[in-house]
Amino acid sequence: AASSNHHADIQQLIRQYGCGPVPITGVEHAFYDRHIVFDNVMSPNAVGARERFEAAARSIRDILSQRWIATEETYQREDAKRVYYLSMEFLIGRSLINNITNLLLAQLIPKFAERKDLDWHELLEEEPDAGLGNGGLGRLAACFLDSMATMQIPAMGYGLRYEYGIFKQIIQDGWQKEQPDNWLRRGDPWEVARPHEKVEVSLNCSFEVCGGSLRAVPGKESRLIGVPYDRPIVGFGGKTINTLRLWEAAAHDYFNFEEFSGGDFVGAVAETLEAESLTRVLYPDDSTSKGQGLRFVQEYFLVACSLADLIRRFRQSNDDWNLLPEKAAIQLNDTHPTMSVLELMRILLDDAELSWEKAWDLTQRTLGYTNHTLLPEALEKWPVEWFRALLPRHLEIIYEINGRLLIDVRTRYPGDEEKVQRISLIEEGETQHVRMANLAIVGSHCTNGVAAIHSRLLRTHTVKDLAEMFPERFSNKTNGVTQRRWLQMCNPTLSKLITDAIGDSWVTDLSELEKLRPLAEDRGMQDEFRHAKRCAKVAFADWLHRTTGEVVDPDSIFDCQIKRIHEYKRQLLNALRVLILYRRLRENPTLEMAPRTFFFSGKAAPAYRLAKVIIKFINNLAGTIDGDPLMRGRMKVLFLPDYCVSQAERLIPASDVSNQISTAGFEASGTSNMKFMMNGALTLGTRDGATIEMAEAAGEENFFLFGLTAEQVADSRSYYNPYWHYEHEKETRDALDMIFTNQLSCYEPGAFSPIRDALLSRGDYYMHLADLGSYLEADLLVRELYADPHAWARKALLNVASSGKFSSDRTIAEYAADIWKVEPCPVTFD
Ligand code: T68
Repeated sequence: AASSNHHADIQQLIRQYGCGPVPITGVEHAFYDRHIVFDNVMSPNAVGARERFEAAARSIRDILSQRWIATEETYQREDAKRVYYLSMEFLIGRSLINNITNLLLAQLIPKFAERKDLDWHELLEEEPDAGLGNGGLGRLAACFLDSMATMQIPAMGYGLRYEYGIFKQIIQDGWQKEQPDNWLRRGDPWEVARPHEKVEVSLNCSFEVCGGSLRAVPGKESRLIGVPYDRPIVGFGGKTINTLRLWEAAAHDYFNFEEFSGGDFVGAVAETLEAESLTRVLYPDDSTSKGQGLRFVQEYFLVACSLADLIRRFRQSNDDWNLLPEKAAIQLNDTHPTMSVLELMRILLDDAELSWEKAWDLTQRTLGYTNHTLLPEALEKWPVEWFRALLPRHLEIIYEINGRLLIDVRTRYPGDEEKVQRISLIEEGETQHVRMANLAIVGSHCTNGVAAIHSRLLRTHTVKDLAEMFPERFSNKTNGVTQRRWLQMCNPTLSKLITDAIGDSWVTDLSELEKLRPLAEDRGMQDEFRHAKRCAKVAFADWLHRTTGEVVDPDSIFDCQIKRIHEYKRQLLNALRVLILYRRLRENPTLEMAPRTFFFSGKAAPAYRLAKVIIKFINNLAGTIDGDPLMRGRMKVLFLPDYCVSQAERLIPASDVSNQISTAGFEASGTSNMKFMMNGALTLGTRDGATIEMAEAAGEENFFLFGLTAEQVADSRSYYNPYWHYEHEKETRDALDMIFTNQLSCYEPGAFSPIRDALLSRGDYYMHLADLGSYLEADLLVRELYADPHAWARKALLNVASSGKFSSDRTIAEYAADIWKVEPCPVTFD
């Protein structure tokens, strides 16, 4: 009886999804027990937590399967315009609890777990993060998929099915060590392989992979196979289930029969091995483009597979190529999939046999490009020679595009050969390179930045000439994050408080949070907020203690900086602040200072030496403070290893202070800043990226902004001298001397000399010392406010109330209206 009751519950919820009666008939056999027994051929009491996780995931997949089919059938029947989001990265994290939340099944879980005598939390912890991305760019792609499915937009994500995601970080003697993340080792219960929808990719020459790098073997054309693996993207309410299609590389044939029959068995199988190594691993660099051959082929592989697939789908319902821009909007997530411009041109010219003018018009109108960085070292440039060796037809197309472009430039700006040089798709030099950002701008109808300041700097500095030539192509789309994962799912106590106060419509319309604004003045509400924050802090402290043995005090201020480690993000500036606060306390032990815990977390690119030294420095600082008995109960520093999506989900709800302290002008947007804001942390930050717009929305009086503006950074660069600060600011000098005299590295003297080089000898490019003083002043204001718990809670609530703009639903609505021209297409049944 209990089981049929449960069954009825599920049926009823599924009916509530709307769209009339939903014929989801898989439910009756969607049960967990069946998967436990029949997938494993084991008795239910013999299986472990991993099998229980798999059975739960498969049961949820059963529940959504027919909706997933119906979604695709609806799009086909309606012949709806679709968005194709092409990205080398999708930083998905875990899916089980997210899918349960979005299917509105969360309330059933406690009952279910009780009946099955399950430790639900243990089961959830069995799911590895799908870490198919480096940081913000990959996580943004995942938030966008969630929003598009929730908003019933016909959309598909295209990416690569890396066998190894972003490396696991462990800390040894304070240093980062990388370990492979073999996330697929035990299989993945969400994905569906679709070998019958495989596509073929040709390269002009064969290649070998030796020691992780690529060597072209000319004279032999090679053909690769892309096998798609689909993952369900559940929209909130379960009405729409979109697809994320990830490509795995395989050899053209599992055996080269010629070589096989000739007796070269090993040679025949080796070809398979090389093709498969193409999608073996995600490149772990988030802000440099080092020009690795394997990466070049990965990018082309993503483009070739995805375009072949979407063109096939387009041709199934259209014989008029002119309709392509009306049926498909392809968005390029940074320049990584920019070869789409060339590949689409090749298809339209060579396969469809259209004229150049026609093909070019259709290509431009179909593609859109999002830029995510202004850092010159991150702008992709591929050697012309690689195109010549692997993709000669594509190189011809580049030359033709460039020839026409430069004629246009010379007509509009006669005599300005320097401008011609700057705009050209080809960068001259010892070797020629193709500028992928220029190609993306020229070959698409829309180029957007990811926050107002970033879009402005992009237009006025980074690609100034192109923006002057094509001003109508440029726009801004300020980033957002999905409140389903980053508030509702990860912070149940605060979510409940909000819903009790204003109802639950914020889950799909975050601007509803505005209704909290008047309540921020209410003392009772302030107390409830403080209670919710404390619950999250206790939950985090419990988790930390359970998994690492570390003890943190939930009554201390939780002060966080969690993001990739990079000089421009200035974790060093934060560490200098901590060091100075520590030295003040040590010199004056009676100083009044609220107990504080400083959390750092983030990965360094494996080849980024200085970033790794910064991690070591934070760890040694943590060790020194921990070893000082005077600091006990007053101050603690923790570097949490292996930052990832699920760690962020635990830490962000528990945070009081969010550090967003990049050198102004360098962080394109930032997205964790938004997650902290909606979870009621106060921001201590610079006027950079989307932080500027966040402070605008909340009112600057509710933010702790400090430091140089982007303009001041640029204007003072020519005369900025870090030694001035060293010589004139005693606290700065004393802190730096402590580092330089190995007081924080007595076991590895000299370990921190790269820090000295960066901050002094090399001129402090990121202007740490320029902002240190104002950072400390802002920090004092933070501590003063914290001493008044109600004033603090009021500001935190005002921040939550003002965070509505930073939902990825708003961002996607803007992309849909301004760039893609797509409409929602609700799922219906025949
Ligand atoms: C980030 N970029 C921006 N890049 O740094 C951040 N790059 O300000 C912004 O909020 C976010 O994008 C979303 O727009 C990245 O995360 C990468 O990860 C990356 C990966 C490979 C190559 C270059």
